[in-house]
Amino acid sequence: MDYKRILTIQDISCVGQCSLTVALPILSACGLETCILPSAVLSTHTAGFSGFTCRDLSDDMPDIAAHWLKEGIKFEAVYTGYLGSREQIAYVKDIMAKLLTADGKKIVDPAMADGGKLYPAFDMEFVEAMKSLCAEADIVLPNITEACFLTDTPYREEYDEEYINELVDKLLQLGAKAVVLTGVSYAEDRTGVVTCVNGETEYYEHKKYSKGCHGTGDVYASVFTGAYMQGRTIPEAAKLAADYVLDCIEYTSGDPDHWYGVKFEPLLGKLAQQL
Ligand code: PXL
Repeated sequence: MDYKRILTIQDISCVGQCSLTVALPILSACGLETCILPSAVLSTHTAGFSGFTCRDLSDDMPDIAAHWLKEGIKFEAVYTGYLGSREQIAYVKDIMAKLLTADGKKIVDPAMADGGKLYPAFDMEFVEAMKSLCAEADIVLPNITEACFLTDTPYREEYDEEYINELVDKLLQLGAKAVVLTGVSYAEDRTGVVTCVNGETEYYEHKKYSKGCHGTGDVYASVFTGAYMQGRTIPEAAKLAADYVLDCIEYTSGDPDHWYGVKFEPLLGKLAQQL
C-alpha cells in the first residue's frame, strides 16, 4: 500500500471528542501521514458546554502555509472540518491552490449546522463563504441542515426522496464534484447516507439510534476520508464510515455521563484492520 500525506484543517477542541482530536487519531489509524493545521484552540466544543475559551489562530495560518510552500511540502488531500471564520475559509482556499499535489483531493465537511440551525459561532456571511469553498470541492460531506444552508433550501424535518435528490442536485450545481449527504432518514428507526458520484446516486441505509450524539459528523468525515484516501470508492468509504459511527454510538450508549462525544478510540484497532 502506498503511503499518503494528507492535511486536515479544523479546530482543536481540547475536550469534547470532535474536530482534530478525532480526525488525527482516525486518519493515522487509517495509515495516512496526517498533518494538521489547527484553526483555533477551544477549551471544549461549543455544543453543550458553556463558558468555553477560544483562541483564534487565523493569523498564524498564512505563515504556516508559506513555510510549507518554501519547504516544498505537498499534500495528497486537504480535508477541512469546523472552520471559525470567513477569513479562515479564504486561507484554506489558498492552501488548497498552492499545497495540493497535481491530482490532490479537496474534501470539505461544511461543519456549521445541525437540527435545522447554525452552530452558535456562525452567521449567513459564513454560510456564503462556505458555499464558495464547497463549490471548489472534489467531495462535500454535509448533513441535511448544512445542505439546506448551502443551497438556500428550506429545512424540513420530514421529506421524501424527491426533496433529497433536489438537495443533492443543488449541491452539484453549486460546483461540488461529488456529494456525500449524511443523516438521510426515510423511516423512524432507519437512517443512512446518499452518495452521488458521476451522476450515479446510491443510498446506504442502516439502523438509527433515537438520540443523536455529538461529534459523530467529525468521526464520519474522518473515517470516510481515511477510507477514500486508502483507495475505497466514495460509496464504499461512505458505508464503512457509517458502520464505524454506528459501532461508536453503540459502544458509547449506556453511559449517560458521556454526552459530549462518542468513545471511538477502543474501535480504532478494528478500523485499522479493515483498511
Ligand atoms: O463537531 C463539530 C464541532 C467542531 N468544533 C467545534 C464545535 C463543533 C460543534 O459544535 O463546536 C468547536
